Amino acid sequence: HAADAMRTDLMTITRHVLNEQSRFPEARGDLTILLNNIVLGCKFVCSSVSKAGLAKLIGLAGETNVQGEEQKKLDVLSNHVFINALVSSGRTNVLVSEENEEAIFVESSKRGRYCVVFDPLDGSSNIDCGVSIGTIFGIYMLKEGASGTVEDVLQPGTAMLAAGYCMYGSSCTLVLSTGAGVNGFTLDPSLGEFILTHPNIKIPKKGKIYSVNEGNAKHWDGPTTKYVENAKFPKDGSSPKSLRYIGSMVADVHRTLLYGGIFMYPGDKKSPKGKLRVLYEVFPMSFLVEQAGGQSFTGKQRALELVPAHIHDRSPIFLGSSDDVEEIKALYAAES
Ligand code: AHM
Ligand code: MG
Repeated sequence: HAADAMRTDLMTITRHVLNEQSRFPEARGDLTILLNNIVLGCKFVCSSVSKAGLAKLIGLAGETNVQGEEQKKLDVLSNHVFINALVSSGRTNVLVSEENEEAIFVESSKRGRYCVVFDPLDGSSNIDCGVSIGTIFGIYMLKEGASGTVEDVLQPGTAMLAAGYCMYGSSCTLVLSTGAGVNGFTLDPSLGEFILTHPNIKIPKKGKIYSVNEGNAKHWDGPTTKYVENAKFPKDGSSPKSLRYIGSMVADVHRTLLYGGIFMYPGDKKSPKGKLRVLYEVFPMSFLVEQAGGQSFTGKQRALELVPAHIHDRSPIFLGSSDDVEEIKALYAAES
């Protein structure tokens, strides 16, 4: 009976990744093991985030624990959890975290073939008020013969093998691509498992939403200004677009993937490179958006073709529905 099959045949994220990996017999389950450790990190952060408000109310945050240490801030705690999960997987080599100035080189006894770039808890301005925040990650594989240096992660986004994010919102949602489309999984708290709830996500070709910090409009360049002007006062007789901006990249991109539209963090006169980081914000999100059938643009080029010179480099970013990104590309082309 079909309805019974639905209820009993749960597609967990592990099972899904194992299935996908059958495309690459040489992967030997290493990527599955690595992703399982990332998933563990996400579950831990999810549980900490959901307890954070409560801990504050009952006076836990800021108190010292039995060892006399101060309770760690959520972003610092998340970073430690992810680093430990990644290192202990035995599958990683070079790690880059938004929270660490320098790249981390895994000790030789625990080294593997994968490099992981990540932002353990993005959306810092939303942490203390309980608004959605998230973890973003991208995975590279060491090239044949590479020894594991910072050069191994200073690679274009096109070289990424997999990317994803986990959103800690009204539910905990993990969106992943290993290069064959995009799938979304929702944490079932009673099982402690991520279950496939959004198979084969495709971003709508054109959207009705634009998402940008308009408080920066004073400093914007011509194309960004024109794009937003068009969104509000369309000249072709179409309806104006809606504005949605959460200020958490994970939540803003998640909505863009599901509902369509454009998310932008442009460069401006004050910050020519914008705010968002190439390796662990721009690349993973651009990878997912392209895998879902959308586009991602820096104002000059396809975002995934950037080659970062430093691990914390920034870039302007426009990503989302194909038609909407096409429009901003045309505005930049007309300007140059
Ligand atoms: P963070 O690393 O301090 O959390 O900053 C990254 C966040 C993104 O999640 C979000 O897209 C952007 O900053 C919002 O920036 P702004 O507050 O300037 O609009
Ligand atoms: Mg960040």
